[in-house]
Amino acid sequence: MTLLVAITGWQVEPWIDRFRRLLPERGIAVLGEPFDRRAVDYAVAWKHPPGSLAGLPNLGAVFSLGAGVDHLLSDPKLPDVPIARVVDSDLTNRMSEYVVMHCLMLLRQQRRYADRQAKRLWLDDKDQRAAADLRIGIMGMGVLGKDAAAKLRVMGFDVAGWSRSGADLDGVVGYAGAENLPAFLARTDVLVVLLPLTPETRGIVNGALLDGLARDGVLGGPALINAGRGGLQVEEEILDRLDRGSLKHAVLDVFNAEPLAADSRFWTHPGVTVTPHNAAMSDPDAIGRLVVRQIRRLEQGLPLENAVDPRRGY
Ligand code: NDP
Ligand code: OXD
Repeated sequence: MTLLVAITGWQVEPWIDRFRRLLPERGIAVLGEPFDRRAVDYAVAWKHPPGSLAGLPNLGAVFSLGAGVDHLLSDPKLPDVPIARVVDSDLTNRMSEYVVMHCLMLLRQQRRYADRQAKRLWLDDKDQRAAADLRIGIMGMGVLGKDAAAKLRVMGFDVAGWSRSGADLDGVVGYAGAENLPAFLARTDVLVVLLPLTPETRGIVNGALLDGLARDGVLGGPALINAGRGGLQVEEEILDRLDRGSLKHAVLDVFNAEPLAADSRFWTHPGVTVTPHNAAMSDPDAIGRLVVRQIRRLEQGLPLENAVDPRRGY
């Protein structure tokens, strides 16, 4: 009975340490070191090298160490076993903090005051609007989108959501599917993207979509916050709209190529805020406990929670 830890791009030691402590009865194997492939019955993965989960004859399930599973489903040699993803209040809270903080930064024009502070400039400025004046639109109303929407509502923002199914939430109007996307965009000042990356959503945040956002909002132009995946965005078109001033600001946590290249224009563009794909990091303590709960459930013959539908892609 061995759990295989298959991680790239993150520090692997904290995960090995947590799983050793939480699963003392199990062997913990690490990709890149020798291990008995027949002994592996579960794997935890984040951006594993494609093909590296193949040839594990007793593998029973794979646990994504993140909420997204595009890193798994893009592997053509992914074994045909159940896949579970992260749904956990620790990660959800972190994402909502990120979204609420950046919506407040935009509403309260915090970058403008930071800039003035650097110049020791005190101007008589009463140009502040109420949260209810700012229309936030969330693309992707799943676990993360719903929680962010509820917390933005608590702050008083005017919130709508867009998803495949388009369910309304308390105080949040839901828009469903491609046919209702234009109406959703037309009422949105700040677009928050919390979609999964699938064949359907790749490149969805493009110039044409940004051109559909509201132009009559209190910020004097629309803004974008993408904490979903880099593959959702067409980066040249975002830069083009920022250059033209038709997009006022972009807060980007995710990029097509990560880490973001040192010569990327996103680093220095005055209309861009870059964060290093840590809007909602997976905490080894919280997510380690989640995985172990799932393993215990399987051992008791209970079904896996938060199972992914590979055909749907999320
Ligand atoms: P969920 O699976 O719970 O929600 C996905 C949402 O996207 C659902 O509302 C779904 O619609 C909607 N959706 C999917 N495909 C489409 C489509 N083609 N058209 C319209 N709506 C669609 O995911 P989570 O909320 O848990 O996570 C969302 C994503 O956030 C992750 O996949 C990951 O990429 C990203 N993420 C980023 C992090 C970061 O640190 N930057 C951290 C964690 C996650 P419906 O409800 O109808 O099914
Ligand atoms: C995730 C992420 O999917 O951190 O959880 O990106």
